[in-house]
Amino acid sequence: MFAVVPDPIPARMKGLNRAEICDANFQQFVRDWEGPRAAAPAEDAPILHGSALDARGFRELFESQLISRHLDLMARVLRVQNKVFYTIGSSGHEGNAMVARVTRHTDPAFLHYRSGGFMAERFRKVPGMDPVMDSALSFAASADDPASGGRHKVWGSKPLWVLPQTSTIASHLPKALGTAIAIEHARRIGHALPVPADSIVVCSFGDASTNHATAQTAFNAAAYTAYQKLPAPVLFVCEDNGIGISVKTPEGWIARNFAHRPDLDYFAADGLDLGAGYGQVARAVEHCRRMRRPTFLHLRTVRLMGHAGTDFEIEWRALGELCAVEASDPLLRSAAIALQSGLMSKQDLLALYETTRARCFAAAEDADSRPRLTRLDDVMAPLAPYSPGPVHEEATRVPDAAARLAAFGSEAALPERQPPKHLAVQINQTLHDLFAKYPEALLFGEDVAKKGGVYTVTKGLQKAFGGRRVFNTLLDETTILGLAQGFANMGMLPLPEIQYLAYFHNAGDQIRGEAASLQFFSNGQYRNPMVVRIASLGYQRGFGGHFHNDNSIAALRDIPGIVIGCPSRGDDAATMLRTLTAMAKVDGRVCLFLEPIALYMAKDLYAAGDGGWSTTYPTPDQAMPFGEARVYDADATDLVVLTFGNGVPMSLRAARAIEAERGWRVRVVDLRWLLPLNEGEIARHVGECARVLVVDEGRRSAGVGEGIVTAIAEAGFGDVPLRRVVGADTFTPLAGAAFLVIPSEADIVTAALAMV
Ligand SMILES: Cc1ncc(C[n+]2csc(CCOP(=O)(O)OP(=O)(O)O)c2C)c(N)n1
Ligand SMILES: [Mg+2]
Repeated sequence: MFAVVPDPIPARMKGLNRAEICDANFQQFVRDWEGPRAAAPAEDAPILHGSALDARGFRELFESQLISRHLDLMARVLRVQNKVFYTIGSSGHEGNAMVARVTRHTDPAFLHYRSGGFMAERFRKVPGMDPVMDSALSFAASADDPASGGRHKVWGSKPLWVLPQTSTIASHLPKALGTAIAIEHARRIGHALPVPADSIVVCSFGDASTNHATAQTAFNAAAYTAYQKLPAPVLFVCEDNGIGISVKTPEGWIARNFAHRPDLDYFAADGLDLGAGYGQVARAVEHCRRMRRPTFLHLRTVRLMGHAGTDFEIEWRALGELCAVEASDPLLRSAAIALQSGLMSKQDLLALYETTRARCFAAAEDADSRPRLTRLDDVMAPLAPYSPGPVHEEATRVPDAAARLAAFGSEAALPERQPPKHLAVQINQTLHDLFAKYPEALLFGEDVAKKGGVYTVTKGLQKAFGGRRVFNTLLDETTILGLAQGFANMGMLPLPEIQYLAYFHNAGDQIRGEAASLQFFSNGQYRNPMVVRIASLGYQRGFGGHFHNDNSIAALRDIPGIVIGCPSRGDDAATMLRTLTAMAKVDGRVCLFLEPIALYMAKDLYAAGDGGWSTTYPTPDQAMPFGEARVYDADATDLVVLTFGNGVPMSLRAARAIEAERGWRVRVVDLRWLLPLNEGEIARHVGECARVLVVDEGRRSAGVGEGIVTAIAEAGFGDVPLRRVVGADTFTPLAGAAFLVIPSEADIVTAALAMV
C-alpha cells in the first residue's frame, strides 16, 4: 500500500524490537513524504475529496490514534522497568476510534483489549477527562486507576459507559447482547433506563474470537431475536487483523461466515484508513441505531508489534510478512492524509507525534509514583459488599397491599392465609410477592412461562404479571446468564432460572468470569445484581440420571464474591429468597439459589401424612438473616449433624433412630447458606456438642463437607470425634443405582453409631 517494505531486509532490522521499528517507520515516512499537498481544508470541509469525514473530525481521530499508539510504545519501554504491567496493545487497531466517534458516550460499550483508539476518542465526549492519564494509571496498576482501582489493566469508565472487560475472549458478547435487549425491554415494562432510549450497545472483539462458542451463541441469539422482529440494537465490531496470537484466520473467513448470515446485518469498513472507513463505520452505526437490529461491522485492521510485549513474532513469522504488515500501519495512512490534505506540515506532524509521546511518558511516570494496592483488604473491598442493616430493611419491606391483592387475586387467597404447603408452592408464592414488590423484576429461562418450569415452580407467574416480565428464552444457558447481566446493567432485577444444576456448568463462565467479577474489576462502580434460581441436587425418584441429579456445588463454591443459598423447606425458601433479592438490590450481589428438586413436593417428614415438611407461608415482613442456620433440637449436645438440602430431613429422621439406639440427643443444623459458609456458627455448634457428623450430599472431593471440616479444624476442634457422610466421587447413574452413590439415612445412622 505505502512503500515501506524494505527489500532486501537490511540486516540491522533483524534484531530490532518491532515496536521500535514501527516508531521509526512513522517518523521516516513523514520525513520522506513527497506527495502532492493541497491547500489546508476548512474545519468542516471533507478531509479528502469525497470523504464523509471533515477536517476537524480527522484531526481529532488522528490525535486519538496517536495517543493510543504512544500508550503502546510507552508500555513496551516501561514494562521492562516494572512501571507498567501490561503490554497487549492496540497498534494497528487505532481505526476503532471511528466507532467511538460515531457512537455516543452513553452507548454502553464492551470492548476488545485493543481499544486504545476507541477509548481516546470516547474521552472527548465528556469534557474535562484525560484519556492519557486515566489509561496510564490502569497500565501502572495504580490504586488511583479510575477504571479498576488498580485491579487490572482494563478499558473501562463509569462516566463513559465502558463496562470493564477482562481478557477472556468472547465472554462479553452474551452480556452485550443482553444489554441491547434490555434497552428495548425497559420500555415494555415501563422501566426508566440509565441511558437514552435510542442507545445502542457497542461490542468489539477479534477475528479469531468469532469462532468461540460464546461468541457464536451471542450471534445466534441476536439473530434469533431479530428473526422474530424483536429489537436488539447491538453493534458487533469484529476487528479483523487476520490472526489470533500465532494462528492465522483463513483468508476471507470472516466475510464468508458473516456477510450473509440471516438477521445479522453485515457492514464492512476499512479500519486502516480514516478517510475511507469513516463513512462506512457511520453507516453501520446509523443502521444499528435506526433499525434496532443486530449489526456486524467487519473492521479491517492489522496487528503491529506482536500479540503482546512477550510475543517475539520475529521468532516464528517470516520477516517479509512482518514488514508487509508494518507497511500497512494505519498511522502511516493517517499521516499521508494529514499531509496530502494540507491539514498539517511535516513539522507539525512530527511535533504532534513527539508531544503525544512525551505526554504518555509523563503520565506513566506520574502514575508510577502513585500508590498501588498493597493490602488484601483493599484488593477485596469491592468484591462482596454487604450492608446488613439496609439489606434487612429491604428484605422485610412489605410490598404494596394493592399489588399483593392483584398478584394473589383476593384477601382470602393471600398465601399466609393458606394451610401449610410444600417447598415448590412456597417458592412460587414468594416469587409472586417479589414480583408485586419489584416492578423491575424479570423471570426468564427455559420453559418457565406457561408451563411454569419443569417442576411448575413458576406456574401462574406469567398469567399474573404478563409475558413481558415472565418469558421463555431460547435453549442456551450462556444466553440466559448473558441476558441476566444485560438486564442488570440497565437497572432491572433479573431472576433467571437454570433448569438443572448440571446445565449451569456449561455456562458457568458467565457467572465465574463475568457477572461475579464486575464489581471487582470496576472497583464497585458497576454492578450486575441478580438472583439465579437453579433446580439442584439429587434424590429424585421421578426423573433420574446424572443430569437431573447434579450435586456439584464444588463448581460454584470457589467463585469469588457470589452468595449461595440452599433452603430445605418452604418457609426458609421464602425468607431466604427475600434476603437474596435484597442483597442483589442493596449491594448489587450475584446470588445463586439452589432449589433441592427432591424436596419440591415433600410434604411429610417422619411418616406419610404427618405434614411434617409442610410449612406456613411467612408474611412478607419476615426475612432470613444472611448466614443464619436453622437449628433443630438446639439443646441437644450428644451429637451435632451439620448438613443442608436433602440432608436435613434425612438427618432429622436418622436422629430418631440414633436416639432410639444410643439414647443420644441429636442436634441437626441446617446451614442453609453454602457460600460463604458461616464458620462461626459451625464452630459454635461443634463447641457445644460431643460429636460431629457432617452430612453432605455432594461429592466427597471438594464438596461443602470439606469446607465444614476445615472450619471445624481451624476453629481448634481438631480432636472432636467427627465423621463425614458424603456422596461418592462418581457420576450419578439411572434408576435405583442412583441411591448407591449418595448418602442414605442408613448411612447417617451407621456413621453416628460408629462414633464413641
Ligand atoms: C476463552 C479464551 N481462550 C483463550 C484465550 C487466550 N487468547 C488471548 S487472545 C487470543 C487470540 C485472540 O485473537 P483475536 O480474537 O483475533 O484477537 P486479536 O488478539 O487478534 O486482536 C487467545 C487465544 C483467551 N483470552 N480466552
Ligand atoms: Mg485477530
